[in-house]
Amino acid sequence: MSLFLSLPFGVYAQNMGADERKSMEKANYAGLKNPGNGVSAAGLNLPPEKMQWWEDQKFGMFIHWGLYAIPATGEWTMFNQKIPADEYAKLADQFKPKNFDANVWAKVAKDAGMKYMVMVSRHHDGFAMWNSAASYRHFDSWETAAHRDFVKEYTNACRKAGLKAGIYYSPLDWRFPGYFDPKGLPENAALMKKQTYGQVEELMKNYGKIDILWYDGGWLAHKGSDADAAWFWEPLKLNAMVRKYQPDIVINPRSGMVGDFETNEGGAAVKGPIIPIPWEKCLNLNGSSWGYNTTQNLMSLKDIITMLVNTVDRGGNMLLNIGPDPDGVIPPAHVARLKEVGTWLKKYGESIYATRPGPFQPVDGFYGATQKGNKVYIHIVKMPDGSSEINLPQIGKTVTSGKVLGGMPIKILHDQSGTRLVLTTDQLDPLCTTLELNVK
Ligand code: H79
Repeated sequence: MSLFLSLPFGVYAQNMGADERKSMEKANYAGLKNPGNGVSAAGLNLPPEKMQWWEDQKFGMFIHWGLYAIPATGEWTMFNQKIPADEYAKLADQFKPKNFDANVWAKVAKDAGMKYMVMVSRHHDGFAMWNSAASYRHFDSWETAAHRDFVKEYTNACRKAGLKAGIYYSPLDWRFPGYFDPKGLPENAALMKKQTYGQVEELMKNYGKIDILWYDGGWLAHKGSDADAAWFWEPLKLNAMVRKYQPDIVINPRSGMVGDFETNEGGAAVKGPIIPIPWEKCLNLNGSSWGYNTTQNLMSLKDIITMLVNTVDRGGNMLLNIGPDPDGVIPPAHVARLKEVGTWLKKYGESIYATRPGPFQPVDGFYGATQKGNKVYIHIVKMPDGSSEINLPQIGKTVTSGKVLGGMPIKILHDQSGTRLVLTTDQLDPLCTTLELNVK
């Protein structure tokens, strides 16, 4: 039985600027939240040529670690359990990790085949993981029991390991009543904004070259979109300051300003056509929460590989989150799972890193492709029952030969319906059959 597919060509136009992104049709890109939404100004977004390195990365490590690791019920604990700021602040007395070593995190990331990291420097609870003079009431890891600058240790470790360094920062801070009522309590809200500007400046100024700035929570009162709150946060002013220190930093879209890339958050499957702009899927290795959680919903290896190839075959990067425990240790079961991903990538990474999606559109639930030079790579996450053939759509090129990546040649037939790839059953890999085609 053969699987016949008549699909349009994959058109991959990556040279799109902020204005074009703004006018993109939302319906086309399921999973992206308000693509192109936000304020913009000439020169504040990176030109496509400065995004190429980022698009080459494909796989990164997201890290949520802070005081919320102690209750182990997720990073929204303070808000969800309505814990008053003064009481929540007591967690800082207990936060004194002995076994935290950023170099260990970096090694786990490298062994997983990840190329970049994004660490939460400060989540919505307001606790800064560095020596932050701008922190309201000195609520940071330097002035409290830990007496350490985790951002410094982290950025140093990234560089030592050859990983690109990203910083997550939440403009909002639940400790300020003004966040929940910016019009009624403008003075208090202004204090929060002052902290945001001061802290972003510290992060951009004091830690060397930062590759990615990942904002989150540029809302007001947990309502509306980031763009709706731009009147308050003034993201153009904020990011102009960022660019002064870090001209080439890649900025995500959650400050209220159009981003250099788009985001797709959460564990929902990646479907639909190739997304022809830079974008990133972020999700949790442990589905329970982003911050450390003793409840385990660990992704299977099959789910991780499927998510990765579905993302990369549609042009995205995947940022996979881990939540270290209060001591700074990544749970051993999570490390082991990431290592399995790294083993897969050692073998098949050629079909992932520095590729671009296409030359044909992916088929939801079955397969998709990437390309690089005169190679096309096909990721088959599932074959329809009984089938061992793929009938390729027209790709405007001739397939001259093909094989299982790192393995045996496959049979290639050219006939009136196009090109057929014929696999033997032992060439099918239940994890992800990965093919390498030579085209000209
Ligand atoms: O850090 C992790 C989460 O804690 C954080 N993003 C990841 C990376 C996150 N914060 N909030 N959310 C995810 C989703 C929250 C959505 C809502 Fe709302 C907040 C629903 C209601 C309040 C903002 C305002 C979005 C809709 C209205």
